[in-house]
Amino acid sequence: MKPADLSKVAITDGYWKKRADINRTVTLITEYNQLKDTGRLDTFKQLWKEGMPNEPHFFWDSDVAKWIEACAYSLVSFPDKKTEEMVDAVIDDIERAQWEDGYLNSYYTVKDKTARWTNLLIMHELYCAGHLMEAAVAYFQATGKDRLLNIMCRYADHINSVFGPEKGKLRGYPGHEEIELALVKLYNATGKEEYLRLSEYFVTERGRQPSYFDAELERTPGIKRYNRDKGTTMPYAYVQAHAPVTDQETIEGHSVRALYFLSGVADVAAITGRNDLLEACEKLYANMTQKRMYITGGVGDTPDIERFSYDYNLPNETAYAETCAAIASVFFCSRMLNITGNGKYGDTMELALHNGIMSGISLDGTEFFYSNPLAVEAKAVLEETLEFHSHMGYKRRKWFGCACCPPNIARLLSSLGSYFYSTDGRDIRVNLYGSSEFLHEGIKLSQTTDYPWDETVKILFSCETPSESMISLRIPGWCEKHEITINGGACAAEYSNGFAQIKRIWHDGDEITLFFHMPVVKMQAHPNVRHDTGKLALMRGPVVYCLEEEDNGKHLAALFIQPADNFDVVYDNEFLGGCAYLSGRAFRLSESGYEERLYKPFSAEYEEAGIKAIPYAMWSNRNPGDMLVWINAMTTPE
Ligand code: FUB
Ligand code: ZN
Repeated sequence: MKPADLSKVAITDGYWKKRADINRTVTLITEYNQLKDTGRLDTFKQLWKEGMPNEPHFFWDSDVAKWIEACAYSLVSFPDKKTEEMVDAVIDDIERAQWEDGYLNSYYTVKDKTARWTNLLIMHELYCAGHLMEAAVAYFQATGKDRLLNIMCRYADHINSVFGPEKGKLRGYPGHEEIELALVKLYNATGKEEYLRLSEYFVTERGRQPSYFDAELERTPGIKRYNRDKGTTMPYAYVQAHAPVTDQETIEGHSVRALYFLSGVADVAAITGRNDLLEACEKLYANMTQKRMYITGGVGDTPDIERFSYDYNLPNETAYAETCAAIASVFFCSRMLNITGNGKYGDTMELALHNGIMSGISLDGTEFFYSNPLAVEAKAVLEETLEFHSHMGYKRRKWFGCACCPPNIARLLSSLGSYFYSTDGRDIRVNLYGSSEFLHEGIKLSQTTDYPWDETVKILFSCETPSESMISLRIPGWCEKHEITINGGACAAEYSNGFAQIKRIWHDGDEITLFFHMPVVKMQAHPNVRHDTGKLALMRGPVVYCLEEEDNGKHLAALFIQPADNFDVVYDNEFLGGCAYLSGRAFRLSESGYEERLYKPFSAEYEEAGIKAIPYAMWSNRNPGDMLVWINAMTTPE
């Protein structure tokens, strides 16, 4: 199926409307100011000289590109002259920074004109190109203006003349994937077959032997590699180049890279019909979701090179779970959902959206998490580590030295509508729930719901003439019991791949009512996840809950919950932007009997305590402090 055309979807109310509105009215301008103040925008003006402040970084272009893309999606539904003028002014500078032969990279232009294309493993030229291509396509589709699109086609033509399997070209591929999926977008926008072929080349060349990265190091000894002291490079699995994707058994390496890559692989598979590539995507998705993903949908468990490490290694306090990686998972899963029609991809997408992504941005839209741990002891975090990557942060930051996440979340939030629905001819699939309207071939679907807080979703069907089509509704994997009625009566749905499919002649005013039973569920991790053994996490629907110091005091690890205990679900429109929190009881290990000792003979004694759990995505929006997702379970073995 095809993703919904963004111009045909409006997010009309509820949770997502609040978040998307703040993104449009606050985040976009906040990020513009950061891009300006940190020198990112000015780098394209090529005025920077050695010794000046704001020394350019080799992937700054991507931050600017993602912001342009975010503005473009926003302009689709909310035309705004001022935003367009700001973007056009940036495009003026980008245009001036393009070389005669089409090459375009502000870092190499101002830092070293002689070194381009010499260090693909590290230097991100193809990654930045990919982001600029995505921005160009989005801006063209939003405004009809093709200047950036033409700039990027010239650049793509240049790249196509430099890379490829043909004699005389470099047989290289990027050290950070992204261009694969971007070239497919450029192909879709322009119809130029060579962009699709180049993408397929990048996808299938990766990981072949002899390694291009070895050859590049031999050709230019001394180029920057991560492990410079030893003169060696990172293992190529870091960049998914240890084997061709079709031979990879597990999802490896840097998590954002891996998931951007798989998004591109899925795109190429979908268009070319290559089953080997699709099977690789399915296999690596299975490994990720069954063995390497946090309950929040976050991925990339290890701060050291921001990577997937090994099966069942999911530490909570040191979780990296970069916001960008959860976003990349949405990119990948939405593609797989459209290609295969399997609702499990929708489940993973929804999980990441409601948890590991939205934790990445403050409720007021001005501050961001880069990494998203599942447990925090605020005192253990050194202030100085907060300044840059803040991989153990407990306070969101206004910006980062490495600022990939803020504009990434902005572009996702301003394009959210396109993930809600998919189409195939007259058939429509509802992938995500949230108040919204979707126009398609003379049909209008209007969703009204307070999901994820409320269990009911109503979908009103409007059309001028009765219309036969299939409406498919995703029945989330977390949902054990649901009901569907049409106009208040029984509904004959067929179930397939996680969707309830209703095929009939629809009349104006027909209304589907979905009721998803949403009890509070105590989740348990696979016993091999040593970090979570003996613990439970609270979930309700797609929302993961956590405890915060603000509500529950310090030393959250001393709390135990009885799995059989019930929790009250309390919806509070004033609390944390309006959400449902959970209220119940726990048992706190008593501190008595220790006197002045750190240790004493074992005798677990507890004191009952009331606790309040809030949606994980909303933590650290009040007084930042300790936080915990996996809570001790008070069980007695049978
Ligand atoms: O390297 C470019 C981006 O910066 C990556 O995708 C993020 O993980 C961050 O390292
Ligand atoms: Zn990021």
